[in-house]
Amino acid sequence: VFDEVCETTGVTLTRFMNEVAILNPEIAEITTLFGAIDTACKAISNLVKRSQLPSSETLGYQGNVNVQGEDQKKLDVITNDLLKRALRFTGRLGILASEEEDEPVDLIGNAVTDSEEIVIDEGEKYVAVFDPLDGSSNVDAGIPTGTIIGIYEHDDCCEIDYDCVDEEDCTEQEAQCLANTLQPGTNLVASAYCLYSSSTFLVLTLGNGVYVFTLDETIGEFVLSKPNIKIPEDCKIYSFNEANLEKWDEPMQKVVKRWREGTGKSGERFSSRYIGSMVGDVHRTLLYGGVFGYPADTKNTNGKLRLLYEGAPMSFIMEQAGGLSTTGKRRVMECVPEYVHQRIPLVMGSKNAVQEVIDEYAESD
Ligand code: AHM
Ligand code: MG
Repeated sequence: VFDEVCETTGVTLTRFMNEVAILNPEIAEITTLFGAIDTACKAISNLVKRSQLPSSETLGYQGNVNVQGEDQKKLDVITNDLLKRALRFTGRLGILASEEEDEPVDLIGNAVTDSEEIVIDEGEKYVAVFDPLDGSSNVDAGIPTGTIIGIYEHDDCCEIDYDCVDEEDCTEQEAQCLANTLQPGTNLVASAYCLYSSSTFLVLTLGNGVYVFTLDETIGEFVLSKPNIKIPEDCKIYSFNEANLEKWDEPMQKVVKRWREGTGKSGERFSSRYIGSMVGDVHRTLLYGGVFGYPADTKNTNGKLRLLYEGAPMSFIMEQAGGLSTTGKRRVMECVPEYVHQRIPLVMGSKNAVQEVIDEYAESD
């Protein structure tokens, strides 16, 4: 972990990354990936903005259903390809897993459990996991959406867990590649999200604090607007799909009811804010303080959000900003995914309020 980064607001993301690379040569290669992320997020921002024009080729549905049974929008597919292509040409990425890919793939597009010929060249030392356009069902109504990205190191010694594949059908290399996409959040070396809203924001961590960049459209660059942000420790906003409350676990229901009434730890009567777009809801939570979550309910027993490319990268950012992220019973960052699209119950945000949830779960045990 490095300790020197540029804190001067107004510097571009490119310059910020150049300085990180000079001061911390051991992580210089990651900064190359951020060059690709920078470009891809600007391109996605433009696509989202133009997507509702009658002439737009990105309107509507692709006609495919992804492996999770969701209708893919044209925008889901296009933004997935865009990110893949951007990352491919960095020469630093070996495999990736995406909400919009049934299985992890190498950069030529071979599914890792489906090919004897996975190509991972020398120097391709990173693994990327991403949700290219989270909240895409909101796009038609002009509601914010976002891109979420996590970066792991490719580890040749990554322990192979044959539980997640069929040993008979799988070469060692295939299993190895799959195992590399199933690392816990604690192994993340970088995380970022991009929020497409009234402004386009790119928020990132390299494990040393959280940095907010805002896209300055007049020069086409992300510029550092908020260095090293910290989430307020106390809060009075919660952000859940409250229509599910009656179906949540008992401890979760209890705490949220207290917050409504002003009888929780802080004594504050909470307000409710929920966009239904994780990136937007988490961004507000980071800046204003609050608690965002998608708890387990009787219908969705593991909640709705995916551990690998939604839960873990956003938890890394939340913790780096001084917040907490829990399933209620465990730290989200320590959960090891068993399969790529695994879901996880999730509550994250201001320290004292999230701790109240953790304590309530502990008491109910
Ligand atoms: P998606 O990945 O299919 O877009 O779904 C994830 C989104 C999150 O952005 C948001 O927090 C959640 O789904 C909202 O779900 P709900 O509509 O059930 O409240
Ligand atoms: Mg998503």
